[in-house]
Amino acid sequence: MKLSSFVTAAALALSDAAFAQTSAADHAAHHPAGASTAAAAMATADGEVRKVDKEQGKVTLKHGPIASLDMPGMTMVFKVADPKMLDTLKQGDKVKFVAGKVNGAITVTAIEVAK
Ligand SMILES: [Cu+2]
Repeated sequence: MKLSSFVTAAALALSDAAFAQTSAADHAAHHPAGASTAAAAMATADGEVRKVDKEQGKVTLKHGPIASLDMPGMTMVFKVADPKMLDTLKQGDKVKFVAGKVNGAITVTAIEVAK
């Protein structure tokens, strides 16, 4: 009896995870323009470029809340996964981006200028 209730709980947890995945994908489907693979897998955040530092591979963003990182809106410096991502950015650009922890550092893994 004990084991079967454990299995049921595990199955419920799994279906919750599947549901969360589905709603994230549905949300991304509402924003098909330029939604990258990374953006589809994680929630995007809105931001504004304050500073681009290509040498250091960093960007300063004034950003809105980032639910996946449990972070309120603020202005902060992010590492970028690939310095090439900074080529299309300039100060004052409104952007949509995805950030996550990569080797312990909060890193922008996808970014695009918002239209
Ligand atoms: Cu922040």
